[in-house]
Amino acid sequence: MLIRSSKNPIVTRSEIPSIAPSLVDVSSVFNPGAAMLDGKYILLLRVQNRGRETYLLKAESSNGVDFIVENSVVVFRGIESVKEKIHHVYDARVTKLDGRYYIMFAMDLENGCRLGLAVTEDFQDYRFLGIVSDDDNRNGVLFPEKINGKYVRFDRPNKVQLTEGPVSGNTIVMSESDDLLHWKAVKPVMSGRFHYWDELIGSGPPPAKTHEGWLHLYHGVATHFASSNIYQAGVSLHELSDPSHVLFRGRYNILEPRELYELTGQVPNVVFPSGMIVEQFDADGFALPGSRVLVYYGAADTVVGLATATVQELIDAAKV
Ligand code: BMA
Repeated sequence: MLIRSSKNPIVTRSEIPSIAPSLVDVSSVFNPGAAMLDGKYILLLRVQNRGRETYLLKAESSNGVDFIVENSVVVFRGIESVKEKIHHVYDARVTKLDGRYYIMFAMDLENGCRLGLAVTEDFQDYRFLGIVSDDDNRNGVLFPEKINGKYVRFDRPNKVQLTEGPVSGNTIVMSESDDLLHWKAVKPVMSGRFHYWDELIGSGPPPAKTHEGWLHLYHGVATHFASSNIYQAGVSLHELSDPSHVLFRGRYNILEPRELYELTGQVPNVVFPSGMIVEQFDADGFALPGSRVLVYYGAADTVVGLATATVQELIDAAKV
């Protein structure tokens, strides 16, 4: 259903500029956030060096496929105010809201993973706003507008301990905020379906508004195979006035590891959607059914892939 770009993988470690001493001959680049600024496609890439240290780098494109990676790392001004040791900042999700770009990301601290928030207007100067989850949490995605007077996000509390693996989660939760900094979990949205493709789940990119509901991509992990966890992408549709209400949820995944660059790498068998660009909206901010949707995803935690569909095709996939 999602069609892979013929240029996949569209970003690999060979495109990452050498920025000595930290980024020389890096190991991997994956799980990008995505946005459009002045007609340009922007990615915030997760780059890992040979120390398995994490950096965010910006890449820019005029066609959404051919990206040039900037020769400097993204710096969140003010993040030094966090007193705890920050091990990694990763998996940026970008939302355009009130004319600014908000970046929600995972922060690995000594006592677990938290959500962090930063803001930029131009993808040159980035300001850290704060840690925005109390408990262990990941995959925070901010909605592009207030709903019933509140800022809204989906997030994924980490409450499931994988055998010999990291703490993960199987329920996406809707949280609300008045100021973007203090968040309260209000309702569970959806949970993993044990025995099937999406046993553990987490949101992918921030949802997009359509006339049929909020279009939401997520990742699902099938854990019941002895040798590996398989990460796939799926789609659901949520009520516009209350996104915690699932209108439709696809029974089948819409993208699964099949190509060699998805099947092998740093973490085999992973497609992890994290960026989505809808190209056309109407004057009221609804995605046009015929608009192209570009879905950027990490493949095998090693490279970046691109797959496309139309808005209507994704909506239809949620209804199957
Ligand atoms: C998840 C996150 C992602 C990663 C994926 C596959 O739990 O850590 O960042 O891409 O696992 O390893």
